[in-house]
Amino acid sequence: MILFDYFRSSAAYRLRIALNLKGLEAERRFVHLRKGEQRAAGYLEVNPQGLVPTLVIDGEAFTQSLAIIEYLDELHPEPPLLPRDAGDRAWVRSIALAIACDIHPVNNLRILKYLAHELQIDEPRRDAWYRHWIVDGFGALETRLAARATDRFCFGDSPTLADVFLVPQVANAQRLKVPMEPYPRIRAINEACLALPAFDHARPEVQPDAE
Ligand SMILES: N[C@@H](CCC(=O)N[C@@H](CS)C(=O)NCC(=O)O)C(=O)O
Repeated sequence: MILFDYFRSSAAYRLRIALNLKGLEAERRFVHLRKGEQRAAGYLEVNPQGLVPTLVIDGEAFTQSLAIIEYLDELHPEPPLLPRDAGDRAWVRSIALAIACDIHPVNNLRILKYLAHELQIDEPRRDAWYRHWIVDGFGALETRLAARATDRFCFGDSPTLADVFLVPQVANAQRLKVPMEPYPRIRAINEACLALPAFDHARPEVQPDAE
């Protein structure tokens, strides 16, 4: 398996966590997003969207972190990343999707570059944009988690897909200095996750390409 990765990519961070939870190792190829390597012809052949992560398994390129992680969960069911009950699975996926579809995409590098270059928006206002969408999303997530996440993690006493998506988004929030006081449940879950080696070893700061 080959993982196309970038230390600061939160979508790749999700996949690093999932691989660690499953005890799987992948050869790493680093795609430097700030240098624009995701748009190089060689990488676009692997992933025409020009995004990381991509996981190549037996020569086949898998893209989209959620699809890749669910695929890995199906190939390697232990430990499970989704609950057995269909209603619980929908709830866990709803947390992951709130992050993957509604918070993360508007703060992606290509969006920030468009704000900077095409719309001439300066860095303080770009950072305000970034924080706004995290605060908006985390407010709703905190309410949903406070109502249902009564154990250590988003769902129950072992990490699921929801935690795999939450922790990298918290890392983004912390990097942009979003005040985390309003989100005690998110903070507690993040701490519980990072106490596990699978999450700890996937952190951006400890990756070989970290700057
Ligand atoms: N929905 C995709 C998102 C992938 C994505 O947006 N990756 C970002 C890094 S977190 C990226 O490669 N950005 C490059 C760019 O915006 O040019 C997934 O979940 O895999």
